[in-house]
Amino acid sequence: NRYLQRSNLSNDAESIAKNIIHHAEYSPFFSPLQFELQAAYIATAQSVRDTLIRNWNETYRLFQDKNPKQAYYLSMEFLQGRALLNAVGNLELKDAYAEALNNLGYTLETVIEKEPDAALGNGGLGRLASCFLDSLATLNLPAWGYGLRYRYGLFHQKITKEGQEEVAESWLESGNPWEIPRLDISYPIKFFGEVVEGSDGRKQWVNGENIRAIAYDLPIPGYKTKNTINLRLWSTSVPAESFNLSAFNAGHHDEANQAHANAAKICNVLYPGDDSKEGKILRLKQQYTLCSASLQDIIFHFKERSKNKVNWSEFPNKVAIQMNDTHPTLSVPELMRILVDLEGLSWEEAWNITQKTVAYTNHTVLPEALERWPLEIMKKLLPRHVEIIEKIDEQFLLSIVELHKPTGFTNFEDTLKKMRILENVELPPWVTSLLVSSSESEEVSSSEQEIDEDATSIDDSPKVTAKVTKKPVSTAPGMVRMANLCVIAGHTVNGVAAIHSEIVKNEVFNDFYKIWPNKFQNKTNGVTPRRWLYFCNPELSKVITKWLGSEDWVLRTDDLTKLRQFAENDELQKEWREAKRIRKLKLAAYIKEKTGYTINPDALFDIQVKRIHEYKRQFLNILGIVYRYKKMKEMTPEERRAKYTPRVCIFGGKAFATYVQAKRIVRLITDVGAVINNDPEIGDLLKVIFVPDYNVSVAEILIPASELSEHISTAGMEASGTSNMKFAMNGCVLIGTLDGANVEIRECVGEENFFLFGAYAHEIAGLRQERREGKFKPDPRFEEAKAFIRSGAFGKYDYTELLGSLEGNEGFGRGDYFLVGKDFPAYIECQDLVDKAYKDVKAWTKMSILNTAGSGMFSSDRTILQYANEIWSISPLPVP
Ligand code: DL6
Repeated sequence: NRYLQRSNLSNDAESIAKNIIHHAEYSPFFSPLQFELQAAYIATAQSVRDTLIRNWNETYRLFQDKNPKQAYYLSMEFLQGRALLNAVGNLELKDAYAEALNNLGYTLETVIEKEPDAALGNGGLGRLASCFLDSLATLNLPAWGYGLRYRYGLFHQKITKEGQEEVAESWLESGNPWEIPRLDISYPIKFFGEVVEGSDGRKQWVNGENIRAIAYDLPIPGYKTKNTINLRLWSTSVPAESFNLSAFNAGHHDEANQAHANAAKICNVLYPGDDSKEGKILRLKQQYTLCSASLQDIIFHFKERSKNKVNWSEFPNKVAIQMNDTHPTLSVPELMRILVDLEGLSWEEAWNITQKTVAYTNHTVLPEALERWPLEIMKKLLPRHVEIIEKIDEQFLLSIVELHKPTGFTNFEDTLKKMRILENVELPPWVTSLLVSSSESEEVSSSEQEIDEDATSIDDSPKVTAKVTKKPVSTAPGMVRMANLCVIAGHTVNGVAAIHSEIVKNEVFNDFYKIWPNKFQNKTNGVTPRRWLYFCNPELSKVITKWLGSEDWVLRTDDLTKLRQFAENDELQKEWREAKRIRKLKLAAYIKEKTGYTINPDALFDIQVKRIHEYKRQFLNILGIVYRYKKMKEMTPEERRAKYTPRVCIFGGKAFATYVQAKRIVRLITDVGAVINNDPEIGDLLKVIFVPDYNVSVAEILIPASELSEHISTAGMEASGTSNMKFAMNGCVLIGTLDGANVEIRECVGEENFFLFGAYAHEIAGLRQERREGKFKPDPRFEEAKAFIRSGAFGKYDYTELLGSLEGNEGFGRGDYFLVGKDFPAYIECQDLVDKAYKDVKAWTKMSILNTAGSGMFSSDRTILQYANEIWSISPLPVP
């Protein structure tokens, strides 16, 4: 303790400057003789890390001592972005660090710029996980995150004349001063091999490929609290003895290094292409590594905190595991394997514990994104897990049969097949016999069935003494439906916005909802107001603080509603516009630097940033722009100025490397931009910008400068969206469909402050049906926009395939599945209303203020409190 007290760090600028210099000299990543910008960044980060580590240790010690129930958030993605500004902001050391760096000849702003984004995510799901960590720490909740430490993240996006080009993301190349390699913490991970029965009757998984998962820790500070939680990322390797020295010396260098290369590639990239069998194996290896290493670690902590008195029935009172989408589904069979095979619990005990421990968040209703893995591949890679999954499947069938006994089994087969975990796998004979009895003229009634209810194992399945007729065997390959496993195993299933949770209950998992209505919840997403308003938009934050009289809103975002009373106040309006303009100028400079285009800071900044996907309909946006441009060209300059408001239409987002149609959309946007931006007749009345390599730090520049943002997905397809929340917080008006969290945002900010258009979710199926029947008549303006592209107005690239997706009557990815043509007229008419509204400066500023004022409910603090109380049952434990 004496030494601990001595290690207290001083927070004044002078001591901080000394600490920075100390690190530059004694923990150098670079030559200690030079203190260049890069060295200044690393030394500053190391200095901040000292404080983080102190708080992180104290938090860890407290959790160890008090042994509260703790939540563990398992996610394949954490889109952390940069750490420096967030850390000094949360520690309330921003001014001190700024002064210290000034004394050393730098500014905090330029030093911050040297940090690469920790881009360990793809989009909203990963960023949500990172916002959650911030809120968990801020609310002093006992929780940890678990993920993978990808060497190259997703990819770095280059925009060339050909559209998007993917390059490996080099975020770790200059070292990562924020992470703490925990070479003392590693766990064995096995793949392939066989299952044998041990002398004690327990199953043993033997032989196969053996690697190790090694922990890298990232301290996550809360805002205005000492609580600093942990994000533990796993990296993969093999011990030195796996290096085949004799092969190496014999000149077989690749062979010598094979085991290491095989292990290392697991953590190379996020979402490696999985069209090939090898790709699928690699993804499953990633998922299993995350689940197995995290569970071994969680169990290690559970045992350690139980102080040699392990009582397994206490496990769910100490551990809550949240599966962020289906990627960590293997946690279920892995927990079962550990409990049954390694710890010797009975199946029933283990299943009871597992069910009380795990919960599942669904983030998508897109059928292709609900993971299904080929059974054959899984059997080879994870043979014991498949046995466990098969048994869970069979037990589930048994429980459903039990439930249905009173009503009989008529028309039951399809329901069973849809609900079970295994797809295209024959139903067990005891189930088939039941089905025969119901569908074939009640030859044997269900009451006559003799089911041995005590028999639970697969080999021992309940025997039914009824006539069995063999059904034709399906030739489709057997699959494991991960989402069904999650729903069956999880004690809670939640959607991420009100409308999405309704779709989850009433459509995607309706059969499950009917039997377990209490399992289903809604947890509308949220975003951290620290990163997404307070730190990234200091000018607007200052105005808010001035008018609210305190900074309390950063923790109590509901206070933002108090801005409503001043929404028409001239003085606030003026300050509001000035604050927004500063951010618009910064964005204009950024765009100039990154794209070479000059934009008018007084134009309306209209932004759509998100993953490029057909359902998100960047295509609708760019088609609207094409139409606008065509109309402008047909007008005199006076007519043009009278009708249109000067606009800068900004896009950003990555198209998945193998998603060809999405990449064509990127190409179209850049082609359209190249023509419009160089058209002297149009000047600054319209500009189209594609900001390359959209990531968290780019979002932090774009969102504060936004005035209109586009959330225009086909209704019912966007689970929630989270950028919509960030935009609203920053005083941006939204144009959007009634989809995802847009619905709640519109309610909170007021209908009149949201530009709504488009078909409703409940109409979509009918509209697709109409289309299939050939009844849809496209609007002539839509035809005109497409024809303009076809005419070659935007270059020679052949857009037939892309435009073709809007034609025909049927098919996913064809026949305008995403209803761009249907919503097009409403969209462009709504955009005309935007033009008119923007011309009225006062009315627009009022809308902007009311968006911020109504955004309080979208803080991730609110979301996390709901998870803590309603799913995890964890309570705050603040470090004194
Ligand atoms: O819940 C976070 C985020 C939602 O805001 C988005 O609406 C949703 O698309 C995203 N889901 C995913 C899952 N995979 N897919 N597709 O990224 O989650």
